Amino acid sequence: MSWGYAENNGPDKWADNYPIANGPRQSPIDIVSGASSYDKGLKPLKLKYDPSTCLEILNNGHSFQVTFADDTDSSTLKDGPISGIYRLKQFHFHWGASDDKGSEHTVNGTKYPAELHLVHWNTKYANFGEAASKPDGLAVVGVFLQIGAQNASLQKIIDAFTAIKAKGQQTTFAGFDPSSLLPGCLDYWTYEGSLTTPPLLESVTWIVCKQPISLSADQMAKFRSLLFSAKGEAECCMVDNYRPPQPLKGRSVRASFQ
Ligand code: BO1
Ligand code: ZN
Repeated sequence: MSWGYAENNGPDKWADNYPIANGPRQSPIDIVSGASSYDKGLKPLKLKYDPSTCLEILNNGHSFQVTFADDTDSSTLKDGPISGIYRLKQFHFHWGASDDKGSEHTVNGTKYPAELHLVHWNTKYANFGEAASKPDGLAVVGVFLQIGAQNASLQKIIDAFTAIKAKGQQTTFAGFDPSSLLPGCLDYWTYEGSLTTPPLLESVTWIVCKQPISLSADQMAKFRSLLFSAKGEAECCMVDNYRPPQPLKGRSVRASFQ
């Protein structure tokens, strides 16, 4: 059986096929703000995204992702806690069945209704696949979503949902600017972690923004109308596609802000 988020194949079962699930640097974590240390050496994030690199939107049966052309340094992440140039590969979200759960990272135990992940790979390696197995291979920027004002940028994504309702469906998604999803303040926490889904590789420098972005309750409801299931299968709403916080195991969490 392949992995998922149900009782029989969810996060508690992942270690059966992916023993690194119990490894030393797993993600997500609960970010305890009082236990994080301000590091004045942490640089501001430098995100440079070119909307012309945006290619398509895909329901992969675990989430939906927006994919980018990553054959040149057109959409990149630099500075912050990382060295060198990381290229944007895709972004995706995790969310709950209701507003009281859904984020992967939590802050002092608080869960947000959803979390955005912007996934980048280190160009010192040949491609995403090579980078994904290296300790400094990936950098993921996490952004919390909260219920509030309607989000015009997210609406462009939601408008594509009719074409990607079921697992395996994809459609072109051109000209989208991922920087339109970022919060106004780029203060962040950072720590050394992993992919939050199988293969759970311990290759991610996590950069979690302190400031959430907002979307309306109606917009959040539309995320929950996507399906885990493929066309022709019993319909199963895509909700609760998050892994809960994992043990810190002595790692330090640094803050870019005081
Ligand atoms: S996450 O940001 O930690 N939730 C995360 C989890 C898994 C992946 C990426 C980010 N998986 C990888 C797949 C690759 C795929 C790549 C890019 O995403 O393992 O097969 O090429 O879409
Ligand atoms: Zn993710």
